[in-house]
Amino acid sequence: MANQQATDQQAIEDARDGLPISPDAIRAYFAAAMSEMYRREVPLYGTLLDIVATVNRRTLEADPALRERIEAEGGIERLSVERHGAIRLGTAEELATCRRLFAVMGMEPVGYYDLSVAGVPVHSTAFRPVTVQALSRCPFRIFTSLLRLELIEDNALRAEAEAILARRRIFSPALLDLLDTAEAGGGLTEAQAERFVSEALETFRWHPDTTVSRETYERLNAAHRLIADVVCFRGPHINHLTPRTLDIDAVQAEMIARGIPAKAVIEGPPRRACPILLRQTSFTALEEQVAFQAADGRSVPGSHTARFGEVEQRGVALTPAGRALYDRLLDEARGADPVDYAATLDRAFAAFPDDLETLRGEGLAYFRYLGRPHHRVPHYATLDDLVQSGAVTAVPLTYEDFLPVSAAGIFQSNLGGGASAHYAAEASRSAFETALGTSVADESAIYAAQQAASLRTIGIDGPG
Ligand code: OOG
Ligand code: NI
Repeated sequence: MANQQATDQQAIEDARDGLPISPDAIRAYFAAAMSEMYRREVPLYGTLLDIVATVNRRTLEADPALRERIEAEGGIERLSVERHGAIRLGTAEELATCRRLFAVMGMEPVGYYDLSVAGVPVHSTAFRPVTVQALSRCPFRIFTSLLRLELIEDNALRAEAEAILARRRIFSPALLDLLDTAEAGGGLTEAQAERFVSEALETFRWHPDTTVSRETYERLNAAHRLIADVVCFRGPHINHLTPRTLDIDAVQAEMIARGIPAKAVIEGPPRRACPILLRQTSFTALEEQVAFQAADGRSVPGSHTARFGEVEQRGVALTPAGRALYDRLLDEARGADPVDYAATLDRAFAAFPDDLETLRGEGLAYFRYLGRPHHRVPHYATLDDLVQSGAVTAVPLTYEDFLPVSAAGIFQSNLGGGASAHYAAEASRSAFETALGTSVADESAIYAAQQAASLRTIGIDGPG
């Protein structure tokens, strides 16, 4: 009864503060709270943020054209809070609930990434905002992986892992109630959103107490380190939060100068005059103290490495033709003798045009077209005429997604040696979508639609 009264009182208070706030506002608040939490938990993350802030300021000072582009997508304010994070889930139900949770914050599943080809037993999507406006408010993304237990060959071990996962509850009852509320009422009020974010932080924070014995942990760890990381803990701890830099080579050099254990190779394309897609590097951050369960109800100390640091540089989004060329050149470089991988990569990518007009003219990259108000142009002018005359500016669309080969490299670098397994499995997009409860959006369709919409605003019904 007292409980009912408390609930009613809460409902009255919530109603008093009114209307639902926007999903963008909840996402921005969540992103800031996650960053605060991670900074407290992983001090090197704070150091990385300082390095990135300095590098970004210097890069913008030296490059007015870049400054203009960054202004167009939300400016230094957006850039300085821009992050992506990553979590790894254990069950279909956890994934389906995460979809609901991220939907409250305006984040939708985009893309399917199969990591099993790279020896990592997961498949993934990225929850992110999809409209230009939402991206400019707060582009927070979460790379979300689902463990593929079907890839464990040992039947007994697989059954054991399934049973352990089936027992855990990673969402608090209050969070689940708020999800129902948001779905039924078209959103959350400010007070509800605050509660929602603090309950969500509980799901993604680090829990040092494992749910298993040391012996179970070790058996799962031997099957694959990632399996232990997902199965043995009370929740899907956020395993990194990544700031966006405008010069990843400068950040990498500074990390090395400071003795931060950076990954040897930057993933993705090489350095270019016109950055394309996504370049990423990471560093191992922490060996965590954990507590294993012991039969007598006490705990046994041990350690586990899960959380790390990462930095990214984003370039222009590529069309399917551009992406096919990227994939081919990357393959070529990776297949070659890796004595000097950086030089090999540079050589391979000499075949990729490196100026915006050629990328545009050859249909390799996506752009947003902005009309200049005082330019009058004849109605028969082509898009190229308009761009060349200066009546229309073509602004490259930033790549907002991830790259499977790069993601595999990031996973590997933080799982330590011996983490690569060979799986005969195929990608299983439909199984992933069944678990998710919906299909994932096609990233290129999103960029193509943004490009087409910008063309319509200047009066061109382009093919998009
Ligand atoms: C995710 C690794 C992939 C990225 O940015 O591509 C990744 C993980 O380790 O859970 O973070
Ligand atoms: Ni990442």
